Amino acid sequence: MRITVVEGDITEQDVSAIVNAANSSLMGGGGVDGAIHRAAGPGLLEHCRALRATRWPEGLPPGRAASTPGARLPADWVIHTVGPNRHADETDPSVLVSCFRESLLEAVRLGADSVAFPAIGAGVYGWAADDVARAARRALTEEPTHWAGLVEVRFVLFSAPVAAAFREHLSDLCA
Ligand code: AR6
Repeated sequence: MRITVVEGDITEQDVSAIVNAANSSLMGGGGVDGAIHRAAGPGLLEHCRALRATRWPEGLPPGRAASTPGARLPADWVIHTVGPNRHADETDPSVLVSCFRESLLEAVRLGADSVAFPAIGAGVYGWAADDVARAARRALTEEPTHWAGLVEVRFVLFSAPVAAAFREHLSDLCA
């Protein structure tokens, strides 16, 4: 499995699945969530409403992941996950690790061969890029045997400093 770090816009990635840093409502928001919903079009919100109507009537809890089709995105799937919100005293980094782990497991379950991640939690939810990169690393290295079928895990970071933090923490794992 190849692990890559790039600076860019996750909505433009030509991968099987992209991960969305959503909130529990799954009804959209700002940041990368807003960008993904804008690029995907209203079909994505309909898919999210269906998730709320079926599997997650109370909303998606922090640390969990759930997928929908990608609507108009280049990616086939969107895997929605909810980071812990530091501003709401959700300060346990293991929940952030769980976001990455559960999203990777969902990608495998979908049969995705490539998945792109943003820096979950590093915006509105107030985590330092270093903490997010460390969480991604822990998820990738704790249970490597689970990622069968995944050819590429790509971290797509929106700014140079966040990309630098991911390179620092993941460079020895990168192709
Ligand atoms: N591509 C890649 N990364 C992006 C993009 C993009 N198009 N746009 C922003 N980022 P955030 P969170 C980066 O705030 O901290 C939403 O309102 C951004 O620069 O999107 O988990 C949700 O609905 C940052 O590094 O997610 C929730 O309410 C990273 O994505 C809440 O924000 C994550 O920032 C979730 O907050």
